[in-house]
Amino acid sequence: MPPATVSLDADPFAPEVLEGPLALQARLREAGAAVYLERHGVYALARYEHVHAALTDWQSFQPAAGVGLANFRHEKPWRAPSLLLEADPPRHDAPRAVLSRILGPRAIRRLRGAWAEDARELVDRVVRSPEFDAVADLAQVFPLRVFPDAVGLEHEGRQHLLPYGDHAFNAFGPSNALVAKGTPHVAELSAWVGGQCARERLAPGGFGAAIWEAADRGDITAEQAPLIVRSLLTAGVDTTVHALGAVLYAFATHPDQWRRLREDPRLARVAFDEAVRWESPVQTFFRTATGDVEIAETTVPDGKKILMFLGAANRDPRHWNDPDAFDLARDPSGHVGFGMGIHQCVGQHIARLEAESLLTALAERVERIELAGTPRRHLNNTLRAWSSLPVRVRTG
Ligand code: HEM
Ligand code: OVM
Repeated sequence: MPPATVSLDADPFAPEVLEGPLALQARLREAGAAVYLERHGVYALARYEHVHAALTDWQSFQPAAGVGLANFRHEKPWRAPSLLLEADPPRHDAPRAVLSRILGPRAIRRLRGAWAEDARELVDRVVRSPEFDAVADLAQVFPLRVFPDAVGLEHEGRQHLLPYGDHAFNAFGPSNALVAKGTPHVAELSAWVGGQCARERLAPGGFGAAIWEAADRGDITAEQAPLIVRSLLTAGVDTTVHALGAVLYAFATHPDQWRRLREDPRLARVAFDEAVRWESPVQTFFRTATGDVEIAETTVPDGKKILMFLGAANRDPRHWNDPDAFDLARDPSGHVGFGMGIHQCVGQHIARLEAESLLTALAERVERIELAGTPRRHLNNTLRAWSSLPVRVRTG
């Protein structure tokens, strides 16, 4: 079946690989431009050049057949496909234009002052104790404090947000134990999320209400509006929690870089993008070949799934100098941690503003941050995440 030059029997979604994916990523980059993964019958791309090329060629590498392993040409998706992530032009165009405007840098400037204040308040309270868990006490608390309010969600049921997103990201992978763990809760979680997307549940002034106003103007239809709100609730919480976990872990293990940030807090934004490059909280996404697609010496047959390793591309030594170093002096732009091309993360300005708020507040109060125990990974088929990050801080 596979005419690929190289073929491997490794499973990128096995628990021990999710625990430490760097070795397999290096192996995939070395093995060739496109590597056939026998376990799943898919082609893997792990070099920067080819991941970037696939991300920017949506005509050949199609998202609309699903950006997970499931092929929507043959398999029924676990939920109605996203109008953003799992749609090709022209269907993608209007939802994308609406969200880009609502989540754009100009539109979210109004949140800046309040989020900075919220971050200061949170940090002041948390650092009263010299030891705490940077995931439970900061990386989870901060996004859950500011983002649902910005969307305009009611308070009741917000505890469903993280588990729903966690399952959605697991569902991009094969139906392994991680998916099975979430399946019994899907009905309840989906019912709650679906309910929150209705116009009357969304507070005036929030992103959710703004999506419905776009429907009133006719930019999108009233049928599209709830699914676009659903995209925010699916993609907007776990991603930022784990990206904040990544940057906090990076600083707790790189005291020299923390000193740099303290000296110049304007580095907060570049530090965050460097952490998104270095840890790649979203590790992988799939595409589907439309027609026989050439990747270097390999022909991927029509309808085959292609697994893009964003994390591997972000550490490809063919593209990055000293890729394994977390270094604020580097220019991380061009990393594919937010994707690239027409589906590039529409929420990236929100994520950066959250990170800037939290890191600036921390840099004001914290002289030193270091690990105070063994960090623990949270396993997910798509996300690279920490469940626990014990730290010790010295304030001053
Ligand atoms: C798309 C990562 C935060 C909403 C994407 C993609 C990536 C990504 C890699 C591209 C997927 C693809 O090409 O198949 C991240 C990371 C985040 C983050 C690492 C945090 C650091 C957010 C936030 C929101 C959001 C805060 C919502 C406010 C979306 C949506 C899409 C998307 C709706 C689909 C866009 C489209 O298909 O046009 N994200 N994301 N993301 N992201 Fe994010
Ligand atoms: C969506 C979406 C977008 C990006 C990531 C994602 C679960 C979902 O539009 O629902 O992951």
